[in-house]
Amino acid sequence: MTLPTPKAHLQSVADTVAGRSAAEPEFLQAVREVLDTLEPVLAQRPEFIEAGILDRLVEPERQLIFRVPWTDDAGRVRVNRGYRVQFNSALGPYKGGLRFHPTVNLSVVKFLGFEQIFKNALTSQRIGGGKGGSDFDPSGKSDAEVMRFCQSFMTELVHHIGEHTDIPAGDIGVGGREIGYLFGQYRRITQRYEAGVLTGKGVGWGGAEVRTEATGYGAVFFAEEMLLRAGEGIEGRRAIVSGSGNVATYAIEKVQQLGGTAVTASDSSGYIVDEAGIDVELLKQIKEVERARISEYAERRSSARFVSSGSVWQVPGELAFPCATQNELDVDDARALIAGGVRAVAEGANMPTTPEAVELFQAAGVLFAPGKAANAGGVATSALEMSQNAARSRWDRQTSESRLHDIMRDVHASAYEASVRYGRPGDYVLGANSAAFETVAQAMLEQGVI
Ligand code: NDP
Ligand code: 2IT
Repeated sequence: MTLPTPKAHLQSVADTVAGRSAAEPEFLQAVREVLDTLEPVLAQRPEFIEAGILDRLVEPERQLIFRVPWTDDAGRVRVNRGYRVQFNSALGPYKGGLRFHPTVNLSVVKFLGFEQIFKNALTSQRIGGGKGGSDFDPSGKSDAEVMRFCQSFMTELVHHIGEHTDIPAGDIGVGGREIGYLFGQYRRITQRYEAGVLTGKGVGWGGAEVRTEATGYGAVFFAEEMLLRAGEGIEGRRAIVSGSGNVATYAIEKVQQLGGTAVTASDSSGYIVDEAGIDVELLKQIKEVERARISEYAERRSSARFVSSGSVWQVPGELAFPCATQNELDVDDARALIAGGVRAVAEGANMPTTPEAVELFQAAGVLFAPGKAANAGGVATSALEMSQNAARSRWDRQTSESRLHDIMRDVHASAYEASVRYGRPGDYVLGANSAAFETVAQAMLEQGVI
């Protein structure tokens, strides 16, 4: 059998996916972004072509779509759609979050599940990749409605998850409250206290210290590693952050702890600019406790203003952390950031930067960290939570944060070293994709055609 060249092979995989998933734009975007960087790896490892690794990797092992009926406070029956895509388990049980947001569809869940395979490989924690969620919109719902929805969602999901098979966690719209309701229903149906079946639990009943903070903290640690390599740091620098949820809040907190100043936060209604630096306690009060809109922040703090139109990326800063959602930072935003003197961009969200914007940053010499590396701290700490659950142990905050920090240093080192090995030092997109792909591909190769 003559093998196709790496280029021809990548094209054929891309064509197959495009043909099969024509109606899944986010998934196609995530796949293309990976395939575009793998030619140098395949040139050195033709056995990956021969074993059809990529042909298999782009097809989920299993996809579940189910009905989620629930009753609202007015007594009306509502129906949402639930998803769980179990993408790849070569390295360990499927692991990845659940997203509750009206924009959730199969394309979104597949893009997130696909990225999760590579991200999880980079953490070296022996976890496979999966993702799930629903088009349920928790905003404006009462606690009781959210609880009934979560109970119904789990009543189906219970058949497909387990501490050795698939371990969900949070993502957009799913935080500690939702994980609590989901766990309660799992425990009730199974009559088992299987703590390791979900991560992001309350710290009083099996949750890991610092899991809440881990994704945001980790993204800042990753940015710090990129800057340190270049002989620079976070201290004294001004940061632009989008979002005001779990990831954004703790990215802001860590930037300030390291001596930088984060001056923005946003939600789907607009953004705030606070030249005095974001007051993290006020932000938490408004977003975590009151679940109110970001404009409320400007109402309560005189140094801040609320902007309801345009993009947060028009605000100049040296560091940028997109922490809201996919494709939130486009070419115009990248141009504005570059003109404003941005030095480093680290993706706290999954795929927030469009491919054209990534190219612009790289061409301008901006240090750019893709989400699958920069935001790996969340899932890595989830894996640490699973270890603690299995050992019936509990680490203190200091130990937990220092493990997270070590993991982010290692993720940075793997991505950087791969970028050097494959001829583009400092290209963290190529580095993260290649390092992760090598790990997953090798495991798939050794486990045979399954
Ligand atoms: P949250 O639900 O806590 O916060 C999401 C934030 O993003 C909110 O401020 C929300 O504003 C904003 N947002 C969400 N969707 C949109 C949209 N379509 N348009 C504009 N703004 C939007 O989610 P997280 O902070 O957990 O997640 C943020 C990102 O980080 C996501 O990409 C997620 O996949 C990624 N991520 C999360 C991890 C985690 O551990 N939680 C781990 C790794 C990555 P509003 O309230 O107005 O909708
Ligand atoms: O995108 C992500 O990595 C997450 N939402 C966290 C997944 C997890 O299992 O902790």
